[in-house]
Amino acid sequence: MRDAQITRNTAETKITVKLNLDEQSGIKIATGVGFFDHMLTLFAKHGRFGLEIVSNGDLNVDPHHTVEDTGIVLGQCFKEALGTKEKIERYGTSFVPMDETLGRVCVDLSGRSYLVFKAELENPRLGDFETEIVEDFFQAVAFSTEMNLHAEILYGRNTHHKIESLFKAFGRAMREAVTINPEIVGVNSTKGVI
Ligand SMILES: [Mn+2]
Repeated sequence: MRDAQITRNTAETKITVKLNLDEQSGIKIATGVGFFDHMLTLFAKHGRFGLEIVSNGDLNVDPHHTVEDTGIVLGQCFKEALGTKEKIERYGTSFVPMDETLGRVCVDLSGRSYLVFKAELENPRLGDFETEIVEDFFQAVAFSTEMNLHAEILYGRNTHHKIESLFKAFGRAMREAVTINPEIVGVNSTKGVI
């Protein structure tokens, strides 16, 4: 079973994430930030992951620490659940349209951390969620998973649609990348390690 449960407590946030790569064991997301809960729920549904998240952060400051630290712990769970990465596809690509918007996410579970993020999010705020922290979330999750993550909005107008297309595409790309392919011998790298 490829799963992980990690709790991370700091002075700013207390976060527990439970992730299952192989069973859709339920999706329960409670970060205290409504728009972020909506995005993480979409990510898990379209990635076909079991995912439970409880984040208690300093929302009296703003949602920044909560969103960023949730990304860190989610990435730690992916890294732990993937283990040796034997027989996984390693790469994943997904285009997701949402009405007028088209988003694309490409991932490589390479063991090296990198983020390329290209999206113009004109509306600075959706509810109590500051849209600039979408990039910080992807940065956090890419670095703690130790993955290469490219997220781009190719075109679109509505900021909610743009962010939603990225989270759905991220879920679908991760599903492809974590998929076990019995034809792959060992790990999918000529180096022998990822
Ligand atoms: Mn929506």
